[in-house]
Amino acid sequence: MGIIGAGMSGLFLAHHLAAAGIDYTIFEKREAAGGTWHDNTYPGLHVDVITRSYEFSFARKHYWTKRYAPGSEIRRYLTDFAVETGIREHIRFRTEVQLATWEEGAWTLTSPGGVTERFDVVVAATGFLHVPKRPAFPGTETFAGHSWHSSEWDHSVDLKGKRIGVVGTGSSGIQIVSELGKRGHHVEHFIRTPQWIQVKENPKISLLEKLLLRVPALAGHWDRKMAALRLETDGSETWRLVPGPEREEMNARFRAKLAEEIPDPVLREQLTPKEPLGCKRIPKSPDYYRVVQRPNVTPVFGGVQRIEPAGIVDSEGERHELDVIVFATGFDTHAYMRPMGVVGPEGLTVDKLWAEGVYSYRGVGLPGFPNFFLLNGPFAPVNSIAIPTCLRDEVGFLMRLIETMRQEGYALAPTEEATQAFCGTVRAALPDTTYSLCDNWYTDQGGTPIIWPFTRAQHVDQYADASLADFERFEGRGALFD
Ligand code: N01
Repeated sequence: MGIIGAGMSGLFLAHHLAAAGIDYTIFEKREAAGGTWHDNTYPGLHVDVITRSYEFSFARKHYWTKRYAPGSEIRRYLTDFAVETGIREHIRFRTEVQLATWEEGAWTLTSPGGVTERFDVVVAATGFLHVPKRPAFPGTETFAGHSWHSSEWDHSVDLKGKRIGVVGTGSSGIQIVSELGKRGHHVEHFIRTPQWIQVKENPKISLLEKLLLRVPALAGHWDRKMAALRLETDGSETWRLVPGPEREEMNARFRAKLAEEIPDPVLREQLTPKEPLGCKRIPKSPDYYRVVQRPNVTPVFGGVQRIEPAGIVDSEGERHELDVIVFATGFDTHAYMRPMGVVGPEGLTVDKLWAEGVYSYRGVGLPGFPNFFLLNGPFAPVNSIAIPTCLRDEVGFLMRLIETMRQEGYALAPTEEATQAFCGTVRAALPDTTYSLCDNWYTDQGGTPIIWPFTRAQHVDQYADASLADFERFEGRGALFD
């Protein structure tokens, strides 16, 4: 099997393939494993779900220092995992797959230099936060200082004494401003749309907790306590639903916290989002509100009008002289495996399939593309469920499909009808969710959210309920079918 990407998804899948005795090769464009946790190294990077729900349940570690681990620890975890499991031996680093083509019952993967290899099954474990979004601000190229996207931090630039502008108020921008502000740097934070921010402490994991987590029965107790805390503070189930008492209570809690943290009524009003709570992913920070009131940090409300050699001109025409600009402006979250080209039978391409907007069969399959699968594709619950949990459901389903293909001797692709039926059910539920109430990276070009609108239990059930009748058979070649 060919896997594209050695991030969390690719490693998770590889582990399960190895356990099933299936041979695989992972293609990784970077020089190390870790995916988004390899790319993002910005100051202040932390995971925003409880660390224990972010590690693989079959590969627990005890070196975590914080309830929400720093990015460096997650990066270490994923690279250690690849080495300790032997998966690393199967990874081709610095090898970006440019094209996948279905030819005579198998996939040909083409890498730079025209190198090709054949695989019976291909899984794009490419993630959805890997193509930086760089808005075309007029004059960007004229800036005389240093600038970079948040996921491409330039650590060779010494920030001491520099005037730093940070554009964007998503999770990346909030974490960066919090950290640079705490370090005492001169920071100007360009806020086009104020965000609801969850004030969440990030305590150290105590020695007692570490000991407790080594005892399975006690660890179970701790996990339940954390799950309850997560539900209470994240309200991740609440974001899915439009008005109701639970949302009212959550709104009141956020407003009260904002009032407590920002005593100045003018600043509080400026920082108060106009968009409904939860329609965008909620950044979490223990200290952003405190930091933004420090004398070394200035929030600048409104957009960026243009960039000049000396800095940024804001939407009011005011000039801000800067030495460094960080664009925390997000990602092209609809790229998925692209820019890689995918060409299925009869010349069908993924670009053509998705011309009207991205979609998939249950987040993993594409009609017309036999034995080509995605992890965390369109309609996956990446908004509301921790990634390892999403993967547990998706990879469990893929392993069942692979076993079926082995037994039946055919390559499989979801039918257009089954895919449309699935998408229809999901789309019908989306107007009732908070996600449909503002512009966000969850929505496609038609304004329809492309994420899972239901519960975790329903996510599990949809795979249990999936029928072989949803799949079209193709003649397959390769080890799986020999
Ligand atoms: O990106 P975003 P992100 N002019 O898309 C602004 C995950 N993540 O990298 O709201 C001015 O959320 C844009 O403004 P607006 C997490 O899933 C996880 O921060 O469009 N501003 C917005 O404020 C997250 O959701 C973690 O008005 C412009 C910001 O840029 C996802 O990654 C940490 C602009 C983009 O926010 C993406 O987060 C970090 C323009 N032309 C990220 N264009 C952890 O778990 C865009 N913006 C640790």
